[in-house]
Amino acid sequence: MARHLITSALPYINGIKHLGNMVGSMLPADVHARYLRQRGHDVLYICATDEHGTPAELAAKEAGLPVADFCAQQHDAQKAIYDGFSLAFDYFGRSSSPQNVEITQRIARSLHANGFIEERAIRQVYSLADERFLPDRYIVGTCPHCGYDKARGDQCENCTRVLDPTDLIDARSAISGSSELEVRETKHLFLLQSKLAGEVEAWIDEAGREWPTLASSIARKWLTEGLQDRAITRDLEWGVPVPADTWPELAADGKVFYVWFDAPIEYIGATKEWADHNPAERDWQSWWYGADADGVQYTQFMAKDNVPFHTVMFPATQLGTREPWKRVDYVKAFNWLTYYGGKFSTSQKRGIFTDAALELLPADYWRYFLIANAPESDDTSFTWELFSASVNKDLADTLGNFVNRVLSFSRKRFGDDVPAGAAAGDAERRLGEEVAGLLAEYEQQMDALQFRKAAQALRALWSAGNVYLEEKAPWLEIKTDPDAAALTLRTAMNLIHLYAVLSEPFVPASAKVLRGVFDLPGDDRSWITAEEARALDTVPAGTSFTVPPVLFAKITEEDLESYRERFGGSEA
Ligand code: B3M
Ligand code: ZN
Repeated sequence: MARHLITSALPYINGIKHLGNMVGSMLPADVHARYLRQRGHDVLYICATDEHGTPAELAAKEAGLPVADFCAQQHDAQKAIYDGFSLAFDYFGRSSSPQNVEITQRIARSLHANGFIEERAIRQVYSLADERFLPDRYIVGTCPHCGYDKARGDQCENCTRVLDPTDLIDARSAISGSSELEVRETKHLFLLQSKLAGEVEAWIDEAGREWPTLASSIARKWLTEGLQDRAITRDLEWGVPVPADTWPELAADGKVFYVWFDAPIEYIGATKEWADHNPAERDWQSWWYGADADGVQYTQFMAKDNVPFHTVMFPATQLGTREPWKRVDYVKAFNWLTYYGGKFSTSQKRGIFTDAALELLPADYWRYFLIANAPESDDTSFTWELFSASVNKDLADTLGNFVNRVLSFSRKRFGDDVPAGAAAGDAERRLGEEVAGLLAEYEQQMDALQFRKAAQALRALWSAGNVYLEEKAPWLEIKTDPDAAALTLRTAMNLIHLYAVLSEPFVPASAKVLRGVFDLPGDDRSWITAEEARALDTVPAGTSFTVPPVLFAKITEEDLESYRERFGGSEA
């Protein structure tokens, strides 16, 4: 079976993420990883916190903590939430790990040896009051384009234009607020991306052919606009230090690599963290380096704003080393999840953060809703109405209610074991054909990473059970023909077992409960074959079962009212 390397964009360390971050990277990656594991593939799913850069330093300052302590704390806080969402990473690392420092420095040395890194003197803003250079977000001021007065040195949040700190009007330090700033000359390392542009383009022509348009079109647009040389160092205390053996002067100056230089390298770094923690496992290089990694299928998950870094800049970095680093095979990119059509906003307390979501309802509700409505071809607008409709209809009515109806009724009439009843007839054969067809559709969409369509197929499988049950009406059959009723219930229970197996990527906790319904000690199947789907006989008559508590509670009008109130109105 193939080996699959899966990474999702590294969540930034500066705070708890919202549901938009979750649906655009980690959650679909987890669904994909779970699916491939269930199909018997060798999977390595890697993620980490992205811990360097000015936002981390500023957030630490705001929290009144040394940045190392702040990051350690936030890493644990984020990890706990992702556990709560049942994200089954093989490893969730930290970009500040020694492993990442080592690999980032090694890659920088190779780029230097090949003539792709150059030292250049640039003019940068220096704060007299703070006695330091002010990179990126350390400077705020008025945007020269739109007049917004809290624009940051790297970008204006209001008009989204990318800025250079020296563009800002009335610039001041974000640390002290001081406007005693001057422009001084200082040296930085530049990655000569312009020299690599041709190679990157050739690579995208080849590798990008299979990518979804959202990813390939962004990559191409970036290339057409021209690959500029980029400063890859900053004046910060916290970051991967420039290696002193290669650049003694800059190292003595305390320069560190720019966060976007070391963040993608952490995909490799975290793989080494994983290997260091699991000595019995395969070597990290076999996933990333040389001929051993040739058979690896590497898939990345991210929101669309991260695409340029992953499809152009990181590949340029890798290519420039002239070393056989594994490059991405497939880029799954997502549009935005909005809150009633507007942006999620931390400052305005609008939208839903991952910690709050888990306090409200179990992870499976969110997982199902988010993946079934993933912003694949377009943005998705989160509304409480859409969310509750989807939970109530699909999870509570279609799946949950089916399970409880079937099991309770059977127990009442036939006791604690799956009844035998009559042999399968026409209705069962038709059902089996339908289920096998839907299973094939589900597999096809999951293989293609088409999550909304996969959810549709899964939902159709759940519905097929309901339709069958309504048609056969065992509560009527029981009056005239108990054997017929028993057949219906046994068939329906086989569907429950099939749902338990097939729903796991979407709703792993509920799937586990369903799996535990039947006492099938030898049952170690991780997937359902087409023949099993057709025959619907994986749970034989005589198997003892239990009736689980209600799987999904319905969201009531009162719930809705309180959610709307707590999470901000619909006025976007
Ligand atoms: N941390 C994404 C972000 O915070 C950024 C991703 C890095 S992936 C290598 O928007
Ligand atoms: Zn602006």
